Amino acid sequence: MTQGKTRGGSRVALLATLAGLPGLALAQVADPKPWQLNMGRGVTHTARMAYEAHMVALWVCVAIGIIVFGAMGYAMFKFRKSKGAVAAQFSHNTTAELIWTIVPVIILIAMAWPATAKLIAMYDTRDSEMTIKVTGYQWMWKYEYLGQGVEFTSRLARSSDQMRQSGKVPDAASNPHYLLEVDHPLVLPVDTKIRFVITADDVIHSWWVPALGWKQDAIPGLINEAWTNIEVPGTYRGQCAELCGKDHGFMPIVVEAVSKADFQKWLAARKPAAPVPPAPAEGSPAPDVTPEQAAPAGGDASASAAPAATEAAPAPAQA
Ligand SMILES: [Cu+2]
Repeated sequence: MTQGKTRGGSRVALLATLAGLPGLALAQVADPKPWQLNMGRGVTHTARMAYEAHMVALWVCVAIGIIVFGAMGYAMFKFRKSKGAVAAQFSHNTTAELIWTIVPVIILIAMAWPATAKLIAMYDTRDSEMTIKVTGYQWMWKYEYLGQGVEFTSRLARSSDQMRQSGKVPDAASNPHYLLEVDHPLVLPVDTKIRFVITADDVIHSWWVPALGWKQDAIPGLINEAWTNIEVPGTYRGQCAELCGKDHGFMPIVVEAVSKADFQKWLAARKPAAPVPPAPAEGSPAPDVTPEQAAPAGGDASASAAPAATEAAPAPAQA
């Protein structure tokens, strides 16, 4: 094997394709399922790269396991004492030691080379068509469509909240998305390279949707990057993947991937239509409401929610 010298990518890709075939029946396309055996294939190029690297590593391990345990079993059976085998008395063999050092090194390089190329590609956010800013809070997410003037918070759906506060035990039949449903999902277009900038406002969170194939820490004071390009429309669910306090398990993520046309329609409906007129001092919405409740007319969901209660609300940022 001269993997280090040659451009082994295509060969490894072929290997990956072959390796993935027996896993087809096990692999899930999108969200993880109970008792799922294998890693999910996901719905993005990134997810597929991770899946392929995983399958290559899995089958390399299987082959090594078969060879090692096969050789052990064969030696134990063939050269057993009852057949009169006499143990060899040598204690050192330079050739054997060279082989069992060099062969694993070659195997590791052959696996690390394409895996490194994939990792680099996963962090290459250039040529993105749009950017979403994700901010983690205890215990919800805020999404901002940068340059579009659209932003909202996304928190656990009331149905899940009511269920967990009722003391009842939810079952999968009546509550299939218990703790995995939000009030406002993140709507994204398919076939679009979307860059994410991810941060947090209080403690460390982590934004993770398995079907997209990556997770990224949301750290106060830092901005992490990631990107995705969803290939299949659908609803994909995830969760905060960093222990972030008592309600860590209650800040799910829902991504709704829709066609580009549907996304543009959705975005247009969410965009602030005109500058918000000065808010009346009385009868204003309470500060602790969702953007929807603050702006029921479907207009500006972003700028008016919190500050509108007291003074004239500032005009929304012209993007
Ligand atoms: Cu969190």
